[in-house]
Amino acid sequence: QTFYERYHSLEDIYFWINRTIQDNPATVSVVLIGSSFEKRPLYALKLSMNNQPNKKAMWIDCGIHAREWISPAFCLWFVQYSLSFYKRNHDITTILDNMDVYVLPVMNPDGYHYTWTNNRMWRKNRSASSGSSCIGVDLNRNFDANWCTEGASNDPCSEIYCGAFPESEPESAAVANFLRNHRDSIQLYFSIHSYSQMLLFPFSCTMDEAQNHADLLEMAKEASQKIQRYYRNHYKYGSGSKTIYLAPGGSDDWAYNTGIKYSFTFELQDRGRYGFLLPPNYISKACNEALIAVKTIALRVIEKT
Ligand code: 0X9
Ligand code: ZN
Repeated sequence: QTFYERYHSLEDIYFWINRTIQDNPATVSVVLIGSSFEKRPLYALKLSMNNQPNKKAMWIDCGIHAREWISPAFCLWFVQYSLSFYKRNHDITTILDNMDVYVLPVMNPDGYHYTWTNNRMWRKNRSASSGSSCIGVDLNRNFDANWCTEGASNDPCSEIYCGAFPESEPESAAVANFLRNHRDSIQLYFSIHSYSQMLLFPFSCTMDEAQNHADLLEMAKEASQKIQRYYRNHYKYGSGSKTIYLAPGGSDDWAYNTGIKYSFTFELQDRGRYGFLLPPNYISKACNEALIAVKTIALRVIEKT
């Protein structure tokens, strides 16, 4: 098993970030986008080939939900794959020649750390709320997209607690601020979750169809078909509200509404056998499936713009 076929503690991931920028000074830089409730840094990596300024860009975040360990594993996998296969694989070369890629490996470091030390099934961040002893906000209910309507809860003890107000949490505010500041360049947004094997796109916060629904559906369908063909695994696809459930305040819907018209949430393996406890020997296949989906969609976006 290689480094990328194992799960890593938060400390290991911070070391990995450091090593990755040191080993690739010409192509990888680090952006400190903010810090968590417990004051851990939120580092995003920027992959930028050929020294070309003002390129279009895509964003990938992982680890919004603490217990979904395959998600940070994918972000590391994606960076490693990009750096190893640039100029060796046609698709990733086309993508990196046309786009800068921002990768946030762990959006919820406090929660992720907590799943390693205290409670493997923790989902939310670790912020305290006034007037309740319950801890944590669901960061994927804390964005300003029909915030805290049906599909979220205003109870601090709930697993889908929306927080005191939109972007009340430093982690969601950091991502929202970064995307707002880069919305002219960022064309494509991915948020990586698990489990259930789905490729989702807006909207999740309403039953309404997105204005470019047909495009999004076509892209998700093609990505799902590629996964089926190459890895013999089934991924459902469709708008979030019609494919899983109504869930407002998500990062994908917010990114879409802010002008990033290609916005996706992936739910990686599996379909419930192991759930969040996906064994490490499944990491490579799960990540390769997600990778082919990212590539397929990114290439379509490049063609269209
Ligand atoms: O409920 C969620 O936040 C995601 N599913 S998970 O099991 N990983 O928690 C789905 C997110 C879909 N997008 C939005 N709800 N905006
Ligand atoms: Zn999730």
